[in-house]
Order: sequence, then C-alpha cells, then structure tokens
Amino acid sequence: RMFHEKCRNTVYPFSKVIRSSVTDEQVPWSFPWNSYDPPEYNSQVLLNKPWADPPLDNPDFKPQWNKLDGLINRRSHMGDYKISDGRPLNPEGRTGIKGRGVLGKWGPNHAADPIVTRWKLVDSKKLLDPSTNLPILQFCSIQRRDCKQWALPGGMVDPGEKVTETLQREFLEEALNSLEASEEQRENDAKIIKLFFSGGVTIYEGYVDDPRNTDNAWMETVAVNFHDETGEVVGKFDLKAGDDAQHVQWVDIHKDLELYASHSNLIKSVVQKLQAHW
Ligand code: RP5
Ligand code: MG
Ligand code: MG
Repeated sequence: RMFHEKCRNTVYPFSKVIRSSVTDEQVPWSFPWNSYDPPEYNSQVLLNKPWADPPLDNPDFKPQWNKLDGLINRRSHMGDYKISDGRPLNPEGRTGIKGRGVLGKWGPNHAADPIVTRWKLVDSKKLLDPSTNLPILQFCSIQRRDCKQWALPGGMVDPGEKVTETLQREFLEEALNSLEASEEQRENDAKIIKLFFSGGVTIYEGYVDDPRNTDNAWMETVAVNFHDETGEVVGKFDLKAGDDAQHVQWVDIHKDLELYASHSNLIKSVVQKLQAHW
C-alpha cells in the first residue's frame, strides 16, 4: 500500500509550522498512538474569505459532514470520513498537523484536473522512444506560482459549479490566460475548449497527496484526460500562462517527471490507457 507522503514530515507550506514526524506505519488512524498530538495551524488568510469555511468554533457554522451542504460538496470520493471531536478526519491517515492549514474547507476540498495530451510528432509522425519503442506522449503542464513546481492546470470546484465546468474554466484560466484575454479571444477559446472537452475520459476520482493536506482538511480531485490524437486542435493552441500559473508548456511524459502532488500518478494512468512511453 502507498501512503501519502507529500503532506508528511515537512514544514507546512506558507508557514513556519513543522509537522510532527509520522512514519509510514503511523499513518493509518488504526495504528494506536495515544500520545499523537500534532501542532495546529489555521491560516489567518482564510478569515472572512467568502469562499472559505468559518473557523470550526464559530457557533453559526453548522457543516453537514458527508453531505451535499447547500452548494458545498462535503462528500468524499473515498466514502464517509470520520468525525472526531467535531473535526473531519483525513481518510488517508495522519499528516503530522491538525487544523485546516491554508485549505478553505474543513474536510474534502474538491478540485478538478484536466490532463490535456498530444503525441510528440516529428515530420507529422509519432516519435518513438528508443528504449521502449513506444510513442512519446506530451501533456499541457503549468508551473505553479505558489511553489514553482510543474503541475496539471487544475483548480478548485467553485460552490455549485459542475466538474465539467471547472475543468474548462481552469484550463482556460491557467493555460490560455482567459482572465486577461480580449472578450473575443476568450469566447473563441471557450467555444473550442467546450467542444474538445466533451470527449474527455475520467481517469481518477479521489484523494490527492497534496502538500497542503492536514489531519482535518485535504484535497480530492476528478482528473479527466482530453487527448488530441492528431494534434490539430488544442495541440495547435497558443498556450499562455495565467492566474495561478506562471508558465505553461507541452512536456514530454516519462516516469522520472517530478510533478506537484500526485500528478505524476494521474498522468501514468493516461500513459497506460494510450500505451505511450513511460
Ligand atoms: C491539487 O491542487 C489538485 O490536483 C489541483 O491540481 C490543485 C488545485 O488547487 P489550486 O491549483 O487551486 O491551488 O491537489
Ligand atoms: Mg486556477
Ligand atoms: Mg490551480
């Protein structure tokens, strides 16, 4: 079994809080550890942010755990999560920090990740990797402004938003800079993306090993592959980074890519589906 590791044994992002050390065997909540008492961190940045939950001790805050709570989806793809002392418990186990850190929601924080792929072509022919003799796949990758790591152009599902809408919106914002494009450009891009994204294949729905995860708040995603077989549609787009992305480019896929969170694992599933080089 694989345990989450990007949310363990680090300094918590955007803070100076050091997570309590948690070994692999200590990760599952079923491992008895009575003296486990990690530090708590709740970013002050979240106070009064309209998209964030209130603090848990706010008497007006009555979250409906494991339910669709108004427009907020508090259900987990991993099944019902436990509540302990009034706090949702990370379904993957201990992270060495409690509170919600910098995440807006207590419990699951839902995101969506578009995996947009095309073949690496040379003279209009698929380029084969000499070692595996398999065609090399490329994906549209962004460099995150927050931690500088390369990643999928994903983002949070807004309250009431459909995941299909999030996938399109985040791709438009982060890989085509729709927030700063002219209205004409934005509408044109949105039309093409909407059509192209109608042919998506869902690769994964579930927990993400994100460095922001805590014992009481964690990322989950729906990752969908949009493959441009000919490279004539999105493969030809003029990519332009925007919003929380500072760079965007097509990146050759192989097993040694170091990407944000569990994004390398998500991409691996696409590689297997399309029988590409890894
Ligand atoms: C990751 O964080 C998800 O897989 C998604 O790519 C991303 C969403 O967070 P932001 O990009 O909005 O920070 O866990
Ligand atoms: Mg975004
Ligand atoms: Mg993002």
